[in-house]
Amino acid sequence: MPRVLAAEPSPLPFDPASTALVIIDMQRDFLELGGFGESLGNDVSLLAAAVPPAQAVLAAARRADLLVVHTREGHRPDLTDAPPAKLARGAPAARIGDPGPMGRILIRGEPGHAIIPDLAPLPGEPVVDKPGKGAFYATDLANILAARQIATLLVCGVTTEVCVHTTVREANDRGYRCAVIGDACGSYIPAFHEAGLAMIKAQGGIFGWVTASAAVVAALDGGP
Ligand code: TIU
Repeated sequence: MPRVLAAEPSPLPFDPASTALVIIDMQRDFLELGGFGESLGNDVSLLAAAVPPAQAVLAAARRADLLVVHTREGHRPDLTDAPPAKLARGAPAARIGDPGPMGRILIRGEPGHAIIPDLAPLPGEPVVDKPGKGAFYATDLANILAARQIATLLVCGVTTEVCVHTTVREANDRGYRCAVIGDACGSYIPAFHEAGLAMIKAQGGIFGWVTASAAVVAALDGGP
């Protein structure tokens, strides 16, 4: 049954049957000390505020039987899928693949690569491993969404202006309606979080819609 999500720049009608919740990269490597995020010089505590809102929308999505997709950024242990330009960029305290307190940084299968326990996937919820920032690049996300005839994406996670934004831009070009759940996103750079959300909804919703976790929960729990 169609519902309406309170959002900016306009309310977004959606059908839960063709809507997916996509949770981007809520991994220990980004949210906890000793991971990739901290190796880049960031204050990882800035991402913690996004966790309770993300938990709320995840619980509501499960109650409403939405397709829930989790993503993880990371690379093969032999780094064959890691572009040299990504490996060499900047002057991080530790590079991708280097050992850290949560195992090798941003490497699939290591403790730091895991999704944080508060948002752990349930069996049956697809987990998409991605080598890049966007969740469509070099993954089977498009196939997963097409198989369920998904038209609308509710997107949250970290970081707002990096992997969330890249994914929403990719999805927008592929024809999906995207609603970014602002308080369930986080960035190491608060000004970029705000600007990233503003960019989504500017110009009549050039990339999509911006909403809030309470609005998503209300729309999903509220019934038709
Ligand atoms: N550095 C940063 O803000 N983000 C990333 O490197 N990846 C994601 O956003 N997941």
